[in-house]
Amino acid sequence: APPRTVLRVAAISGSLRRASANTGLIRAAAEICRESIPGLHIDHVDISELPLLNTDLEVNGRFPPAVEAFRDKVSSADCFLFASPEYNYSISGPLKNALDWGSRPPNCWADRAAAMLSASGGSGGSRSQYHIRQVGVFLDIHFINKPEVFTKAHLPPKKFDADGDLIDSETKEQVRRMLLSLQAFALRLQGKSEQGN
Ligand code: FMN
Repeated sequence: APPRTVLRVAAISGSLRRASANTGLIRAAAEICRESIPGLHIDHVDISELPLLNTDLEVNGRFPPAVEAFRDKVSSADCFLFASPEYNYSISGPLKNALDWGSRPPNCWADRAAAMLSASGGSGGSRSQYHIRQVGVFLDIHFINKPEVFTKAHLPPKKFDADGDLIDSETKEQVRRMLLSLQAFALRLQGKSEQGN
């Protein structure tokens, strides 16, 4: 029987590149959910139209239209999935910008479960993931601890095609296990079980 609770996941890529491997990880996660995790529905939330954070753009408690639209999508999600490259040992600038816009009062991120993935260079993105976790402490985002998924995007075997689509079955299986962990933790945080009660 299909689950009674379908959790909506707002998925955010920290890379704006057309052929981004991280955006490819989100597409792969969405496909995995459609095929085998009916209790999770992934919506890719595009952050490329957000202006750079400037609180002068907040007028009478209103944000610029692109920011309002982004904040609405974040607020209405049940949980979050971040897929982001590591830039210079830390969080990508576009992702930090999005986290900051969502944090402006009232904080849109609070009290939701989250998981993260990274496709990056030599480290697989581990340093950036720990920085994202640190930011999440202040935003009251509750990250699953495990499994962690660090994808070394440029090392063999080839994991992404020229469009950034994930073609590596081992990585797909890691993503699937991470999504199941996110689902279980998000339901726990909402006081529900997988049976929907
Ligand atoms: N990869 C790392 O593993 N560690 C780094 O510190 C790191 N710094 C980077 C800094 C910049 C400005 C750029 C453009 C790339 C850097 N990389 C680093 C490599 C990217 O993380 C890697 O190319 C990744 O695949 C890009 O993600 P995307 O395909 O989603 O755009």
